[in-house]
Amino acid sequence: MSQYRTFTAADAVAYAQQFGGLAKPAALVNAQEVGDGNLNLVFKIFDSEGVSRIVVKQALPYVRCVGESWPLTLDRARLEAQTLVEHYKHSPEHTVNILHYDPELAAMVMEDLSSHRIWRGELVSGVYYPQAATQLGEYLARTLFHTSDFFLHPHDKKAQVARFINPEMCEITEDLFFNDPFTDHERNSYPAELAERVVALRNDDALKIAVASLKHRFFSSAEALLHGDIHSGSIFVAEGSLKAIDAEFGYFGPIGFDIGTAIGNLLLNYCAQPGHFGPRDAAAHREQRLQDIRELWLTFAERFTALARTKTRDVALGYPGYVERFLKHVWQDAIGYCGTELVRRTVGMSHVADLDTIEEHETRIACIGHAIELGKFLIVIADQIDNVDQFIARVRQKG
Ligand code: SR1
Ligand code: MG
Repeated sequence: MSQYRTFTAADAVAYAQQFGGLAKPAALVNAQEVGDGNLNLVFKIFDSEGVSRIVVKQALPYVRCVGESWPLTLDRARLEAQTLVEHYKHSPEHTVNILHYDPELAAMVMEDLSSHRIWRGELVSGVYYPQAATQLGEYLARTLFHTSDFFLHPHDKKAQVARFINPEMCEITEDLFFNDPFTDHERNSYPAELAERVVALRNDDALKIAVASLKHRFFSSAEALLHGDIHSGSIFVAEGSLKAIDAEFGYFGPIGFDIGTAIGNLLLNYCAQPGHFGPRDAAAHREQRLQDIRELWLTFAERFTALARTKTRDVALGYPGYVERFLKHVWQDAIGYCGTELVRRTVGMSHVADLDTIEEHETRIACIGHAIELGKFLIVIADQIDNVDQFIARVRQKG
């Protein structure tokens, strides 16, 4: 019988004392539940001095932001912990350290990152971390290369694909990214003023075929172990440091999905700028986001290529010129998935603070409208954009 029970703060303290690996576990005395995501409980565990020392995270058997009417697998805690453990092996500087996990309790203990802040909040406040985009590119290159067919033995790769089968979490993405925004679905949520543009998405054949193709690859392209939800709310930053967290959507999928999600969230912030700052600062922050995107992609591509040249184990995949061809395909996928992130975060169920916190109504509508149009545009023209400088030029072209 399952031992699962939902943790109270006292349970979380006891769990951290037992599994946190601290020299003096009795020093841990209380817990505060700080989860602000859509899915889980997150407890910070404090010592008697009031210092946060460790974090306990537990999956609930339902979607937290909706309630018990939307049940959700507890196995996501195992998948999250195992994805982060795997990514930590390849990129320890940029992955949160999981100290312990327990599939029965759907719980894990992880390092405390109180010295860091969630990147989305910092982007919304206009706080710039000049190294973050490079570090994110590095994280993506290292984790995705070392879990791909370039590096893994074919038997090991297939065993890993099986270990990371994640049907229920993938179904959320399949629905929220590729179905809901392009149909009249009750989960959708968008300002009434934009209804006409939203209806236009449902009637755009070229758009829907491009989205079908992206969804098809999300279903079937087991290229590498993805984070699966690498938006700016799944990333902690501090000066000179970046750490990925929250990998419960991890599975073997198309590499372009992780890259596109990351770029998409930088673009959502780009679109939101006029809602948070006056024209001069908004323009400067927009320029930073475009340079972040450039830096992210170039770092990813350069590092992935360098790893492929020195560490590819497969004879055919190691053939000179092949990695460049593969990255071309990853890039075009990334643009398409980036477009779907823009559309689903504005039309679909799950929105972002970048846009939601814009106080002035008219400006908020204009920024959301901009993100929808930009997302749609990128999905449709993805295969006409050959490199990141062309991408930036196209983004500027759309305002
Ligand atoms: C029902 S979960 C909604 C969204 O929250 C997560 O962070 C993922 O982005 C998911 O799509
Ligand atoms: Mg999350």
